Amino acid sequence: MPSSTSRPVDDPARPGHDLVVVANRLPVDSRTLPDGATEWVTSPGGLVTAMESVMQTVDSGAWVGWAGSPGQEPDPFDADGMSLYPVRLDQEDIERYYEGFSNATLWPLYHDVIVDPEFHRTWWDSYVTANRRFARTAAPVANEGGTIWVHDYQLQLVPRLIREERADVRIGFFNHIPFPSVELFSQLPKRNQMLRGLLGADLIGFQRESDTQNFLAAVRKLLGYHVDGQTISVPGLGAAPVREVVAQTFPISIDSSKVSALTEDEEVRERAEQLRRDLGHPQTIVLGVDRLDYTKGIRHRLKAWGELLGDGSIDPQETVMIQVATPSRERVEAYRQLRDEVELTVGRINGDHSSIGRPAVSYQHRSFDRRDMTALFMAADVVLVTALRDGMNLVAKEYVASRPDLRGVLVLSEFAGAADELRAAVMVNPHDIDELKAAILRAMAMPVEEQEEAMRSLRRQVMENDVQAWAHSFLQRLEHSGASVREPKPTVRLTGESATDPAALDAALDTFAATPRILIASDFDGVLAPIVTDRDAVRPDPAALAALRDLSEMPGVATALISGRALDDLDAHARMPSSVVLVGSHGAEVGALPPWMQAEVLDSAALSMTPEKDALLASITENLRQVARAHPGVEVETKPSAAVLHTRNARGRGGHNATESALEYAVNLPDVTVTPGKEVVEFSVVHTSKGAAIETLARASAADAWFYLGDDVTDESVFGRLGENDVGVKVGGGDTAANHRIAGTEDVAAVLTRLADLRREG
Ligand code: ADQ
Repeated sequence: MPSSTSRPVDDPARPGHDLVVVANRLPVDSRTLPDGATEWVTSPGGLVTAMESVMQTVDSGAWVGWAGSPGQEPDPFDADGMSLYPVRLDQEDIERYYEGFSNATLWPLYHDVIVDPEFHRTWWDSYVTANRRFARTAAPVANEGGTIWVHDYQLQLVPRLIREERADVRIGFFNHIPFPSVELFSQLPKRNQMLRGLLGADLIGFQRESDTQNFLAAVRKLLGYHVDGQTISVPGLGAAPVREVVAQTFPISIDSSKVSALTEDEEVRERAEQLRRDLGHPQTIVLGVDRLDYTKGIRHRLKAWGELLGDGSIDPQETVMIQVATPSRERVEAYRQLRDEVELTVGRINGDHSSIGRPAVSYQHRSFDRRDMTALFMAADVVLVTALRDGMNLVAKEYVASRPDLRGVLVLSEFAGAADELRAAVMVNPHDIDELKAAILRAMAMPVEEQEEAMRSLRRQVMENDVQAWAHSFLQRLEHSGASVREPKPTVRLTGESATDPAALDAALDTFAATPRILIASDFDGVLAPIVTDRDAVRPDPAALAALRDLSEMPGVATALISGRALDDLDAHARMPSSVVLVGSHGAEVGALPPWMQAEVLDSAALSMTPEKDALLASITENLRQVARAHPGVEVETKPSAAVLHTRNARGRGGHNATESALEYAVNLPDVTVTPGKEVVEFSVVHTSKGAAIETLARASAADAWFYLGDDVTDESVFGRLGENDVGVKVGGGDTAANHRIAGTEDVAAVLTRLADLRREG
């Protein structure tokens, strides 16, 4: 981009823009000249290469990004028909947000942990602050109803931050690098904040289908949101609408015809020929072009090359390798190490195999302009793309676009996104050095007809699917997904009696979440899991469990499940981490407590069986078994301090009759607590209730207020104890003392997730 076209934007009342691109870097970098003046030069990297040509086709476009130098940002200015809005990054932001969290945490994690990601909380804080700054610069720049397109892993929180300020704009996000599997992504501290940040967008684009699927799996598993195909329902509560967010695959490309046209340029052709002459007319030129990055597999390539020279498979008198390695992230330790290793290896190979005037590896640690780059591609008989992991890899496509003569062979790693499209390349697993060596030899020896056939197929792909087509399909999809904000889906539905509206529940949750010390507890069957005929086949909702798990890890929050099930049984089905307290048998059995809870408060309420109680329980159990034998389908469950009659599977009036008989018998029993529930009656020889349990837990956790979700009559003992600051939510129909109600288990996850969000944000 020529520097001379820039001029300051000095009109504060200037109109906004229809399309605003937000990326970490502006397409130009500022450089201060010796005389103090500022010079602008094109900034490096795949994103700028791709988006620059797209922006030149847009009438009212703006680009928000960092200008490449620390300190005070320059004023906004126009260049090449685009308005540029610089964002300030000072030295500490560069170290923590950019070199730290972006390039030493996210980059390695998203690239299959080729090097170990580092996690530091100060880096995260700086990532949040910097993302805020980008969002604050971008939000006011877009026209009413305009489009904001956010790019790449450095800015994953920006979509949500903009959404909070601008409900009217369409927001797209494109991830240029891979999105890792959920197992890897789960390592990321703040992973849920990252997902929520992205979900502020209407459309989230990825390079490969596997990236899209990984993202959807993460949203499903970690946030528990409903995913239908590519569409995610991002829940809100109360008056907030449910937003539909689409995740889709859009493989990026290059300005193919522009690159191809450069090959017609006489001067570029001459440069390509000069290159071959300068290298002493080798028979074969093999080329690698990469940012000097450990993801690009440069070490593997050099190893294979060194071995091929060493074992005599390649004659250094006839063959030259050119390795262009653009300087990159030179202050990040892993990159410094990589540079040392690469340069050491190149030195060794050249020491062993070069002759005067004929290097075995011509190593270029610098930038080339587009014309020189095209000349290099035109001169190369083989191009090696051996990335260990790469979002797309534009170099592969640039090589293909530079070969209208249909000559040349592309060796392509199956771990580069381009491998999904460029099927006619020589595919390779770069981790397998033997396979890589064989692929290089095969490429060097490929007959001309075979080269032409492969290149024709590759060119069809690259020339038809250029970067303009990519941008067009993304923006069109975004335009259609912009209408995705719907009226509240019945995330929280009301069913009548004593119900409050969702807004009231939302407000109650808001206040509750802001209370310093809270206890959040829930029944299990009929709340976290739908009621099923076979009690052992119960399947809790993973989203609800995930939200509860999230809550259990937050400071000032105690969490518990309080169930009629025996403790072991509850434990086996809920599979909660130890941070969630399990209470079984309606409060008679209490599981392990987190160390910070006051165990002594609970001790007095814990299960205390005596020989008399044992005998009483045995006789109750025997009686219930007799009742069950008389009524097919009726079952008896035994617990440490109770026996339970289950009538859910009884036929006809069998359940009713069995319950009648059991209750009639119980009337005459001393010291037995009879608790009828949904198609179940419990006979307990210990005097407890869920209500007593919640009180005890609230005391043990020193909670200022508690929250409880329950569906059964047994939960009414909890709701009956609601204090002024407590929140009770009845799940489903029926009389209740609870102060709020939701329709059924399908809404529970939304409530718990909302609570987790509110608490986290608070
Ligand atoms: P990068 O990791 O930067 O991009 P890549 O896709 O190969 O990787 O793009 C590099 C670009 O820089 C190419 O256009 C290349 O020609 C150019 N380049 C490389 N070395 C150069 C040099 N010495 N001089 C001049 N130009 C040079 C990220 C992701 C990729 C994804 C792109 C686009 O990591 O996977 O393909 O974004 O989405």
